[in-house]
Amino acid sequence: VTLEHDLAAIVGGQHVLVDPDLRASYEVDWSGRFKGTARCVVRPADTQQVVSVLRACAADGVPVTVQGGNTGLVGGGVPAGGEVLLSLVRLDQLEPVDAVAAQVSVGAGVRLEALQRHAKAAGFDFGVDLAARSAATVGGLVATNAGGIRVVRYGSMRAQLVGLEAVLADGTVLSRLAPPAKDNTGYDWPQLLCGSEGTLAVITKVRVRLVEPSTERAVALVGVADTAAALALLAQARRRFTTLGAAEIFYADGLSLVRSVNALPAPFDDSFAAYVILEAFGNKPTDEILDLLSECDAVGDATVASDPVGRTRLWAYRESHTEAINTAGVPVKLDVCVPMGSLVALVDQLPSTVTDAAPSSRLIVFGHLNEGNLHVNVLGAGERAEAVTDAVLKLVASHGGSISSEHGVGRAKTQWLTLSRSAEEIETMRRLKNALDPQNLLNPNVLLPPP
Ligand code: 2HG
Ligand code: ZN
Repeated sequence: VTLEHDLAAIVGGQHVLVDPDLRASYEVDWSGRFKGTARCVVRPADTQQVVSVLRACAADGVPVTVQGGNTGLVGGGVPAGGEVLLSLVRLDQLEPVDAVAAQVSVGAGVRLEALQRHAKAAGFDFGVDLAARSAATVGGLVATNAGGIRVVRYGSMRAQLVGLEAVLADGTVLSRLAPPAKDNTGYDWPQLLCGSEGTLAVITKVRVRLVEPSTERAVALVGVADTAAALALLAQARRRFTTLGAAEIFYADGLSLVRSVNALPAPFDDSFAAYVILEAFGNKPTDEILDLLSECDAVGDATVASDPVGRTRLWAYRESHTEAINTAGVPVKLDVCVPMGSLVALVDQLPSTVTDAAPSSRLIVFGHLNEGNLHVNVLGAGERAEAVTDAVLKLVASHGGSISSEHGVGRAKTQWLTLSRSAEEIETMRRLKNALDPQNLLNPNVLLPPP
């Protein structure tokens, strides 16, 4: 009896995909850069089926790649070759919102947008938002400790996490979905799984906190002279606004790419080297934005929107970056973060660093200004992809930054993990991995570099 036969008995034959055509969309990441062949794709419907699938794989010693919405950008959810691809998208139950606790439990396969809608229908909102909201799953957001555009206000996924249900590689179910509000009784393993990229356990259910919806919000798109001016604007916005809801940056070459791919109009008559999106929540947000714009010297030109359609129109200049870049080619994506005091220097050093490593490449930079988190995208690097990665990540490390601030390590960055983490830290991570997954079955090529 083959493993595929066992898996079909567990989840039903139609949910074990062996045919290459049916497997294809699961075997390549969103950017097209990371590919691999899975032995088969298996799509369980509930936790008990996940348990049985993991037991069957463990019995045969077959490794498992865990996948949510497949929107990750570091190859963490894509097989290297020969793994069973475990897709969690059918775990899509939405439980009723607990309005008193302001929490909700949902299946790992629930899409971010569905969670947001569910929270709004109950008079709440969810604290994480990002451009891939229609496809990204809640389980994947926890596994990668996703960030996005609301970190400035609500923190990353870790800050929303209340509890988890997860299955270890040997089929053991851990459940800690609704712990009491105060409870110091040992290791906080749900927080340990957050950001572990599917290497320690398979997340099957997630309990998150919900936030009060901001009834009024306003968005400004501001043209500025450079990164230093963007930071001056940010500093004043933090002081001025009752609640800063978002602070994002992009640059002239990103804007022109986005405009040409999406046929968007120029936001201003003049062009600027850098553009900032600020969002204010809460107390007369339009007035707060207008006050800021009139008093801040860093403002070159600005446009403000407070209605939903206008806000979406301004956000499109920022949120279309990833798709527009992909339309132009398969990018090398680096997701880095430096201390705020180094951000200007990093932005100044990036063009020559990238050109030296890959002479005819094209650099597009954008990101989350408040955290100093830049998405460094390089198009046309070709065979120089590794050289570009090495040069940029070493530059970032020289500033004391992180080589991956919100996308995770995946398969893409394992060889550079030592730039951000000490040998002792990596060895400790290995010991944890060994303790929970001694056969090294879960996402074996992800996060940790080969010993
Ligand atoms: C974003 O902030 C995402 O839009 C994607 O993290 C970044 O495409 C990228 O490099
Ligand atoms: Zn981002």
